[in-house]
This record gives sequence, structure tokens and C-alpha cells, in this order.
Amino acid sequence: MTLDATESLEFLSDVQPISKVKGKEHLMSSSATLSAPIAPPALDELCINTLRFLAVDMVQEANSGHPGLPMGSASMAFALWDRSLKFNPRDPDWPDRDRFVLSAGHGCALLYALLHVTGFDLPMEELKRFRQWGSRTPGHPEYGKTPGVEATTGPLGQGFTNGVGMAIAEVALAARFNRPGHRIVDHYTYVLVSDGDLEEGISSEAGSDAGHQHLGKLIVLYADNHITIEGSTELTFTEDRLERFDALGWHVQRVERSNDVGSVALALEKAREETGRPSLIAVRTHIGFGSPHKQDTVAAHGEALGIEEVRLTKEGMGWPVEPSFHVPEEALEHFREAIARGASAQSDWESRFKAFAMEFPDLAVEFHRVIDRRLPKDWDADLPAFSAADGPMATRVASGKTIAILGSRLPEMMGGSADLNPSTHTNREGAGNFEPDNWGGHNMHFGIREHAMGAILNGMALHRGLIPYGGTFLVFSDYMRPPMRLAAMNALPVIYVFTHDSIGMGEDGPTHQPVEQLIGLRSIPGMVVLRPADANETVAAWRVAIGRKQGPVALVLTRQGLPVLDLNSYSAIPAGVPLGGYILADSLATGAPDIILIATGSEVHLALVARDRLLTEGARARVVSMPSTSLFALQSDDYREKVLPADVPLLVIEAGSPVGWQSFVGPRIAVIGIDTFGASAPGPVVMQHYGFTVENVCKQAHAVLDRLKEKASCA
Ligand SMILES: Cc1ncc(C[n+]2csc(CCOP(=O)(O)OP(=O)(O)O)c2C)c(N)n1
Repeated sequence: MTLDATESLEFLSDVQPISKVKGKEHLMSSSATLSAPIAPPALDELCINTLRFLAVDMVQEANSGHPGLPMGSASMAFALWDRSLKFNPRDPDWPDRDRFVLSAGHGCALLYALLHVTGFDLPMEELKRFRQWGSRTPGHPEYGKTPGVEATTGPLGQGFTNGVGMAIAEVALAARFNRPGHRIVDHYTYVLVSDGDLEEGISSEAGSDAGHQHLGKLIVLYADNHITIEGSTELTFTEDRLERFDALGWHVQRVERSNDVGSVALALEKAREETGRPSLIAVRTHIGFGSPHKQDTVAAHGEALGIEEVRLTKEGMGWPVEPSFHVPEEALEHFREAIARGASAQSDWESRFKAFAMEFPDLAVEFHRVIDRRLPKDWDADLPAFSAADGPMATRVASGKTIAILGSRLPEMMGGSADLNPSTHTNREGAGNFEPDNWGGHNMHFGIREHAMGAILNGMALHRGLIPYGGTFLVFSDYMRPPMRLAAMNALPVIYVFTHDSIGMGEDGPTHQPVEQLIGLRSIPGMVVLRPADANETVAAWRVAIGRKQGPVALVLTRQGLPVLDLNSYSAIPAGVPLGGYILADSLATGAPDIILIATGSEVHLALVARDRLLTEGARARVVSMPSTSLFALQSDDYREKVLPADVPLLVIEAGSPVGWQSFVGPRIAVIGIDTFGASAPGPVVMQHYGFTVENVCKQAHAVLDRLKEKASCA
């Protein structure tokens, strides 16, 4: 290409001098280099333009997508992928690869171009089918769909925080498995972020945590292009980002010209040398780089450049206009060196792993077990069985006791809460705190950062090698809904421990009393929600959660003590809970049921008492405990018909929004639920006012029965 005098079209290959700005290192261009741009090695330029124009052509072909970010960030991505990223295109899952997350997922055409040219299993036909039905190149990167995509990104801020979770997993596994002379876990996590990622509040939560944890192997490249969708960042985003991350405990650098591959590479090198702090490298990029009418404007966003603009851009940069999807042989040959490089890095690791396995055979087997998400034999052998004499016991307490035992069998369990461990019972006695001088600790303190906690748990699960769990009050699950949605979308085995599960928690009042959260969680496709009725159902629920290797599980637990359903009397519990719903107490001794009381969690006890009262009042009731509607829905028609025969009316009792139970709707159903917010009073008083009393259950049951009788007599 012909070098233009404007800054944005300059290519500078020399390493820029480092200046100190307010005590921090910035990679700056000196005025001397500004006036005398030097072209980068021609091959670098060819490779970078290959990435740019593959992205441009993908978006143009699809007539949909974001060309701007790939065009502006191709050079810094090239600097990373070509000069330092450790990966093997032929084995994308090699455990000790570096992780690369494109947090700005809207720029995924860049990632797809990189994956294709470096030799991942992503053929050119897939690039040509960008954003089309069934392609491996969806509109935002999707984990599990495209080899080499480490995380589903698109909702801004999530990928950044997944990166924090991955970096946590790396140091945790390194602490567990590395031995003197054997560094079998030793890789970096790189994340590419945009303004939007850093504007989202989650980046402050996660950035604070990463700085606090001294995650020196987390390196973030920031495409500082001054543009978001509505216009210049001057509209909304004017704080000094480097100062901000500096204050969060990060090592920060600035590179003034993204096309200065040498400076980006040098900044990356310095970031790796900094072992005590995560790194943010702000690189001044230009959205839509090279497009004569769209560069540095919002027009480079969200739509194809247009045929004419593509032509002008290609001509301006000395690129053949036709054919589209052009990959010069020389560039491809260079990119494909990644295959040999990756194979050699992996085989080096494999021989080091062999030496490790010779010296520590058990650890080596254990390493593969946790990476493959296999459970050890008898992992659930010592789980407790509670007796009536142990009660009353809150299910959160039973959960804490279960976690303690599971944790002793499953060292890959790692978790904690968003500053609520004493309430959520998520702390494991003696398991140590995960903190900068003890990355081998298992108890995590996420701080009051539910949103980040959710996305960090996802990052840990994506990394593999850990069973991550996190707790807070059920009402605050709303703060972490976006990452829970992604966990479900990506079938990530993440476990949530949500306590204080209803108005029954009492005095804190409506702000802390969940009502609509249960149905909200149940409405997430792929999320298994379990609301156990007592200590023994809680143990069974944890067994389901640990055994579920594909997809998240939310355990919804009480603050208040509940009677323990003794296994001698309620022997159906262990086999019933995994089925989602089961007959806990039948009416058979007294004849077929007139009505079925379906209850979940704490309301199961109410149903049991009401069942006895109803019998004295002439109605035979069956009690079905339904800890998980989604698991129940998976059972056979025969089983469901057996539990809930079609001709028997139902009364649902759940201290939560009645929405959703209407899926069982018909004249034969009534629901005792909550369709307003809660109130501040002692829990039992609140429950009483909301109709969770034996009197009301019996009254409603009679109302259903009377309605049916009336119908029958009219017919
Ligand atoms: C949480 C979230 N909110 C909104 C969007 C929609 N969106 C996609 S890109 C974008 C902003 C793009 O600006 P920037 O992050 O600076 O990216 P760039 O301009 O560099 O492409 C927005 C708001 C989103 N993807 N995620």
C-alpha cells in the first residue's frame, strides 16, 4: 500500500520508546517516528490485511454484522496470535494452551478469520456462511459451536469477566498440580475488549477482583477506538481508563498506534514480565480502519460497508477487489506455521507431563480426571442422611453440611459467595481461602459482586478442571442473570446456592424477599432449579447438581428451619428428587386421592399437615413434592400420569409467583402463590398473611373440589 501521512494509515514497525506518564509505563510514539512512519515488514502487513478483508467480505456477504472492530483491531490481534499466543489449531482443547477470549463478540468476524487462517477446523466455506443457519460462524462467537472459540461472547463485559475466571482457574490448578521442577499448568489468559466491555459495570467488579487477586497472567488488550454505537466515547465515557485500572491494581500501558505491531508485541512482553498484576494494554485503534468514508465513524458498526465502499477500501489499501475472500498464498503459509508451532509446544508439554507423571503418577491421573470432568468412584458415598431428631434444620444449613462432605471427596470443588458465606453456608471449614498468597485455597470471596461472580464461575467452568459454585440470597440472583443465561446456553456445569428463598425469610422485608425469582430461573432454558423440602431432599439435590456435567443447577434453599423428613417414613426421597417430582405422601391407605397437593421447598410441610386435616374434613389428598419442575417435565408421560393422574384436581402451594404453574392449567388446578411483593414482619407472620396456612390450603382445596362437583352436576 502507499503510506498515507495521516496517523491512522501509518504502519510503524519500530518499537516505540517508553515514556513514564504519572509514574506508569506508556508505550508512546515519539514525534520523530510520527513524522517518519516506517512500513512494517511487508509480510506482516499482508497478513493483517488478509484478516481485515476476510472480515470485510464475511460481513458484506452476509450483509449483516460489524466490520469496524475487526478492521481496526486486526493488527493487534495479529501481534498477539503471531508473536505470543500458545495454541495448537489441531488440538483446540489441549489443556495448557493460552486462552484467548474476544469479549467484544460483535467483532467475531476477526476471530473466525484468525481461526481459519491459522488452521483450525473452520474451512473457508464456513466464513462464506457467516451468520447463516447451521454455520459454524454465528453472529456472535458461541462456545461449543466453533473449534477455538473459548467462550460465548456478545453481551458486553461477560467475556472480560470470563477471562478473570479462567485466570483464576489457571492459578488454582497450578497451585494444586505444579510441583518443583514441574510446571504442567502454565498458561496465560488474553482478552480483547472494546469500550462497551469497559463501560459495563461488570468490568469494574471483575477488574477489582482480578487486581485484588494479583492475577498476573491475565492480559487484556483494549481496542481504544473512541467510538461506540451512538457516537464518540466523548458522549458517555470520559474517565481516564488507564487511571481507573491502575487504581484497581492493574499494570497499565498505552500503545498509540495499533498498526505498530512491534510496540503491541513489546507491550505484551512487558505485560508477561509483570507477574504480580493483571495487565491492561490500551491500544489506539481506528474502527473501520482504511475505509475512506467510514473509518472512525459509527457507520463502521452494525452493517456491511457496502459494495462500493468495500471496493474503495480495497483499492486504497492495494488489495485486489476481486475475488472476495482472497487469502494470499504467502500470508496463508505464514499463518499456517501456527500448526507446527502449536504441535511442537504441545509435544513439549506432553513430554514434560510424562516426566511429571513418572514422579507423581497419582496426581497425573487426577489431573486428567478433573480436566475431563469425571467424578471419582464413590464420590457420594459419605453423604449424610438426616433423621427427624436432627430437625428443625434450614435447607441452607443442610447444604453447608453436604458441601463440607462433598468437598473432602472432590478437591475440584471451588466456590464461595458474594459476601454472604455466613448466611449461605458456602464456606468450607479448613479448605483455606483462595487469595493472592494462597491460590490453593478453595473458599472464594467474590465480594459484593454478584454479576462478576456469575461470569467468573462461567470462566472457571470454561477453563475446566474445577467444579465452581457461588452463593447469594435468591433475591440477588437478579444481579447475575446475564451470566446464568450464558451458563445455560453453554451447558456449563456451574452450581448456584441461593438461600433466603421466600417471604418466609421474614423481617428484611420485600427488598430481600424473592417472589418472581423462582419462575425467572425456571424460565431459563437448560437451567435446572431445585427447591428441596428438607435436609434429606437437599442432599439429594446436591447429588443431582454434582452429577450434572452439562448445564447449570440452581439450589434454592431456606433461611428458616424446617422439620426433617425422616427417611424411614419418607423413603421415596433419594430416588424421587432426581425425577423432579414424586409422591411423598399418598392417600392410598384411604383410597384414591380426591385432590393432589403439589408443593415445593418449605411449603411441602404445610401440604403434609393440610393433608391430615383434609382427611378429617372428608377429602383424601396426595402430597407431591416437586423440587424441580424442569426435571419432572423430562420424565415419561407414564410416570407423570402416575404422579399426577389427569382426572385428579391439583392445588399448588409455593411461596413464589404463581406464573408458570399455569402450564398444568385447567379447571382442575388452583395455585396458592404470591402475585404481589413481600412485607417486613417475622417470617411465619408473613407466610400467614400470604395464605400459607393449613386453613387456607384446606379452604382452597375444598374450593377446587366444589368447583369440579358443580361442573359435573351442570354437565
Ligand atoms: C450488554 C450489551 N449491551 C448492548 C449490546 C449491543 N452492542 C453491541 S456492540 C455495542 C457497542 C459497540 O461499541 P464498542 O464496545 O466500543 O465496540 P466497537 O465500537 O469498538 O466495535 C453495543 C452497545 C451488547 N452487545 N451487549
